[in-house]
Amino acid sequence: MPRSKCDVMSKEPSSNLESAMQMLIKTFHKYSGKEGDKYTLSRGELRELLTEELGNYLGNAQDKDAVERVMNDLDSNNDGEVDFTEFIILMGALTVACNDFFLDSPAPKKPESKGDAATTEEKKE
Ligand SMILES: [Ca+2]
Ligand SMILES: [Ca+2]
Repeated sequence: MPRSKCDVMSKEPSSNLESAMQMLIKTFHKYSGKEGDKYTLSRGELRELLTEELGNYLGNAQDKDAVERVMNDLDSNNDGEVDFTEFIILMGALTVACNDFFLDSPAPKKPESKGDAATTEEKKE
């Protein structure tokens, strides 16, 4: 593995956040190294990662179309593989989604509409 400027991998993590970063990197490479290019995820590797590691968040990862959609969304340079940068965008998006949920749950909903209020009803007086 090539050395990078960031030595987060060579030291014991001193915080949960550093551990989380290491886990992201390790998890990616655990799957990306299975076939083809070992630094990128093929469709099969992506499906495995989604199924094994993100089953709770992406319950429909077994669904081939769902994997295909995620793949198409993530593969911003259209090379048919998901590299680490593309993967981290997924993790960022999922984390934001979780954070939104976290923000939404205890407090009343903010008056923020995405134009489609079909599923969420706002109480008006
Ligand atoms: Ca691979
Ligand atoms: Ca790509």
